[in-house]
Amino acid sequence: MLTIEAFEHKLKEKVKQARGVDIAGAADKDIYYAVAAIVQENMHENWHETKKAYEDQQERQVYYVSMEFLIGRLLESNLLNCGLRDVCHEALHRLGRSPEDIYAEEHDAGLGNGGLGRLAACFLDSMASLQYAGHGSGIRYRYGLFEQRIIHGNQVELPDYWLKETYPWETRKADEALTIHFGGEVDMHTRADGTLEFSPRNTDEVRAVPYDVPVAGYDNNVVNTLRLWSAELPPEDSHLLGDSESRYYHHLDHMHSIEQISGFLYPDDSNYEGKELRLKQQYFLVSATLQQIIGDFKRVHDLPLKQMHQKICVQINDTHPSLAVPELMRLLMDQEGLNWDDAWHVTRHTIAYTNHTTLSEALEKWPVDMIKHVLPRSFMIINEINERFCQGLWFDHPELRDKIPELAVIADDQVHMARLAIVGSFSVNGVAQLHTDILKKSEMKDFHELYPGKFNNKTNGITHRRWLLQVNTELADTISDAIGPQWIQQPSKLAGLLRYTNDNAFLQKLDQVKRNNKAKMTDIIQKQTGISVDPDSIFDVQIKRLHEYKRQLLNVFHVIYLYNEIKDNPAMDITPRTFIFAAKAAPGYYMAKEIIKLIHHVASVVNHDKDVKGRLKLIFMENYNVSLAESIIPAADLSEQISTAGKEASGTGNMKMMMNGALTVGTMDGANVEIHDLVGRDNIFIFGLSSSEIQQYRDEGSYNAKEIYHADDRVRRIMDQLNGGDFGSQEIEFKDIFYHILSHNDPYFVLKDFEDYIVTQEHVDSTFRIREKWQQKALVNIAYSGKFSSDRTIHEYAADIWNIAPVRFSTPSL
Ligand code: 26V
Repeated sequence: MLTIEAFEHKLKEKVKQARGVDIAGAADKDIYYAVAAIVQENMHENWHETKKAYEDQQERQVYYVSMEFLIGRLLESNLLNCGLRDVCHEALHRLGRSPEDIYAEEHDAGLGNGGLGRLAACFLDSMASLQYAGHGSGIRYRYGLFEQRIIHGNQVELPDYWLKETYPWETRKADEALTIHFGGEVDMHTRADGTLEFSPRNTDEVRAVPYDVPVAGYDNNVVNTLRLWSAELPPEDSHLLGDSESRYYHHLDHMHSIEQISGFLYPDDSNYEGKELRLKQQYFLVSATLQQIIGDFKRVHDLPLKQMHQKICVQINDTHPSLAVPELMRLLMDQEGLNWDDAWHVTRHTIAYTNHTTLSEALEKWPVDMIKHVLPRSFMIINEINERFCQGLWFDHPELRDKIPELAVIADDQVHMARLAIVGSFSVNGVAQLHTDILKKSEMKDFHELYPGKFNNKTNGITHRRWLLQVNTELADTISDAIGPQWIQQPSKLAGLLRYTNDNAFLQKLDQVKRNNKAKMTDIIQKQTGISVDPDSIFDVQIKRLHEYKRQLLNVFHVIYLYNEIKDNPAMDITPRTFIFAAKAAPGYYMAKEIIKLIHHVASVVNHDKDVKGRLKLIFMENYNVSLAESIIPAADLSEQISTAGKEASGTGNMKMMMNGALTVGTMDGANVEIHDLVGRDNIFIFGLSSSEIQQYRDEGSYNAKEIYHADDRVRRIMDQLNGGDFGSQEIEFKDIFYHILSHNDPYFVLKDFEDYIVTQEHVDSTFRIREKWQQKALVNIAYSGKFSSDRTIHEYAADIWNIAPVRFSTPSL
């Protein structure tokens, strides 16, 4: 382990080497690269040893395959996990540099949209920290999720060219590049033994080059790998001259388009669009990953490929990598010579699928013609899977004959990726209990009856190392002072805090920590928005992607309601509140963008109205990303988790804020249900319709939004304000929101849940005034948040799906 002096010495040396300057003359960026190099060096040997240990032990390996890994910044988390954070901070302080400024030099790796991508990043941290042989496989997009700017209240998107400067964590492994084939035709020959041989012809080739990013476990010397694939030109192109003019031009076109495959991350996480480039990205990821897995399996194990599933498990993150099913079949049959039955056995025992949404508009369906054209051999295999599956239904399940069109992998000239993933895997899991129940009881009911043992729940989690230990050091220290540091290794030990429930001194300490975090946030808000907020007000936080189902609109209605109340009665007694929003809208999502515009417009009215006297402030923080979340979450008092019940599969921001001592105001949706069940009804503010009530309204068609509009004066007043009233003017108006709600009968039940939300928020207001009572509830939330560590989640995946145990290392350094 490096001493402070040694660290300081190395740092000076690195800066000198790289920049030729003394540390005093070095820019923060130079120091960032120097610290990163020290950490990288520190991990290097352990990385090598970890790989060697996995190979020597020949245990089962897990590959977490995901189109998204929202890893954010890595310097501080790597320092933390390697046990170097304190040493580094001390060394930097001695040199008169601020660690925060150094960390801020790192560009966020925004290779994900939101919850699904961040979950993958938390899982990597937990797999390494728990010593599981688990690796990530994803795409090295040259452009991450767009950067959001707000101009006159409107979102505009800028490209996120995060690789502009050297990314110090990646290592290019050109010698491990693989070739991926697209398009072309498939030739069929009958072999002497009567079996069929398939060989591709006239395909377009793309080189998949891996870039490896180390994933350090916490205090255990394990370093796993996140492998990100980059699409490049094949080294030499023998086909370029082609045998005809048309092939020649075809190849030129292809050469121009290759690098687009890992060009950018698709930014729409709600609305599936059948874009050919996205299909190519998915196949590129899946084919590269599986080719590598098979290659490694053959190199490491002395076993026939028929037994591959004993050593390999592939967890697919949503259906995005579900082409893994036909691709594994193809590789096993066409390249490795297995017959259909053996290949199918291996495939169905290797792949496991996680579902992350029941929103029908997000379900992936690819047009048959597109798959046929881009991936002709995959299509043949999907077709065969479908034929066999449907025949099985027809003969073995006559009771399901009528349902074949709803179950078939290919229907209406489309390939239904969720069905392919269910049929081709051994495990299908939802991400919170309620979500899994909905899958089993409604969305995937027939499949659940067909394969009863296949469906299971794995409630999401977050890494408590990043989301508490790293981002809220003062709270982490306070906890350790009270109950010892064991919670860091075993987060369920946070429950030990419960014995402080009636300890006033401790509750005051919690209050002080929160106050300090809010003071820091106040400065950040001032700097970024120019608005001053009251650090003693309730910090009421809703930070997540902008979606109608997440109901940011309900939150805005609450702000407008309070504003109206103050205007009617300026002397009213109200606990001051700061409403903090941060959210990116998908670039083509009109309503989401209107809601962002509305938030800004309401802010411009409320924040400047003299009658309000600063009691309400509305803040929208631009460009929500992992780093912004890290500064907002420790400062949150109230966590807004107000989705229409049944729509949010789990949510993970709810867990992060709970762990940082925020109280939740939420519906009985996703993991809120489990938070409620743990902390009890007195320590959470639950409101609104349940998912079954919503379902009933939908089934019966018995909800009438217009009735509420006419009956509830408060609702009508707000709606009319949008429709050309106080919140509309010549230049700006929100009629579309007004008409959208009323003409579609308020599909997300905003008006229906309004009353209960307002009453519940009044309860929040009065509870917040009694500091000790509030902190007591905060403490209960922190104490029970251990369940939501992704360590718990990963242990469950390992035990119930992956069938792997933590790896024990014999090497002395490990
Ligand atoms: C869908 C699509 C479809 C079109 C192309 C781009 C794209 C990108 C992502 C998605 C997936 C949306 C599903 C999703 O993000 N689900 C979220 O998963 C979280 C982790 O399980 C969970 O906490 C959230 O509740 C859930 O909304």
